[in-house]
Amino acid sequence: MREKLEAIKESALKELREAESKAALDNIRVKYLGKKGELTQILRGMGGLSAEERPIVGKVANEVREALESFIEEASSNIKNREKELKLKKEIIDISMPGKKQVLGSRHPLSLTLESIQDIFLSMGFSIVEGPEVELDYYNFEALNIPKNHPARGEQDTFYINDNIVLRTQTSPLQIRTMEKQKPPIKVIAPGKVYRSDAVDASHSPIFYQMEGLVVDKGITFADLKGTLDLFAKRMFGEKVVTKFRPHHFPFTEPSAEMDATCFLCQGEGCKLCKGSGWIELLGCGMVHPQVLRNCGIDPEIYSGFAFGFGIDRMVMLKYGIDDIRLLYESDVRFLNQF
Ligand code: 2NL
Repeated sequence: MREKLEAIKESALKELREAESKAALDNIRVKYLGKKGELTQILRGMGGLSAEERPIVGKVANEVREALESFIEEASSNIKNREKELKLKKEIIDISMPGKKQVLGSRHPLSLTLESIQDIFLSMGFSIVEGPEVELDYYNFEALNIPKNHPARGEQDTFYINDNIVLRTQTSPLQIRTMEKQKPPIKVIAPGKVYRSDAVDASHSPIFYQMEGLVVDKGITFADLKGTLDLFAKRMFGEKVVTKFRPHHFPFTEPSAEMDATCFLCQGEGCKLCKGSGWIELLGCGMVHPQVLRNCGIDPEIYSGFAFGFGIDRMVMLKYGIDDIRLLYESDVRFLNQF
């Protein structure tokens, strides 16, 4: 009997040393100590032993049970520790690794320039108006005195949605809408995206940004136009800038002019930027055509006004010395990060 108990102990210990998981341990526990376990069977069978044998076998059986229990306990804590170690090893965090660098964007040069232009006009008392980029032909052309046969209305120049609807080619429609809604005095700037059916090259983009301005009130003269736009040029490009106005033609203004400023790079001496002339063309302007005022329900016998328009892209390019408009639309961060 004693040998049988020792054999059970040896084989249980051997199995315990080889056990690698909690499940294996449980199986061993059931196999030896469970209700139908090998050791339990022996303890149960002790009734058939003689009075001398019983206490001796009982003592040995209890020793074997205690030994098995304590070995199982030990093996189970070993397994737990090993599992914990493995888990920690898998979840290791190297706190000496450098963190992920957060890449911060920068303002787009078009936004920066648009904002500084807006600030200049806001400080002179202008308000900002905005509106649809998809416009009725009426607001984009007809109301602005641009007749049906005008080349600007050709499909080579304008994106047509249908016979009646276009992508706006200028922001003037915003000002027509303003004059329809609001009686003078009117003093607004209209910035925004405009569209022309142009092939892309260094100086053309089918989408670009424009800003127009409009002042309508009693007694507005060409002197108001000159004073306002001269101040704008000085605030934008420096106090030393001198402006001049050349006669021009637009269907929606009469008289019309283009304003040049002395080159802010060479102070009018002549350089690469101004192509040796000393002057840089900045914008188009004029007194609002009486027919345009009439189209909006404003009596040109009582009111007069001036208007102007320029490309914001062109201002950006002049201000930062950029020679290719495509850079403003290609979203190359190597270019954009410089601003
Ligand atoms: C240019 C010239 C100009 C206007 C835009 C305008 C608007 C209304 C009435 C009269 Cl509602 N005129 N706008 C006037 C003169 C010139 O733009 O070269 N733009 C890029």
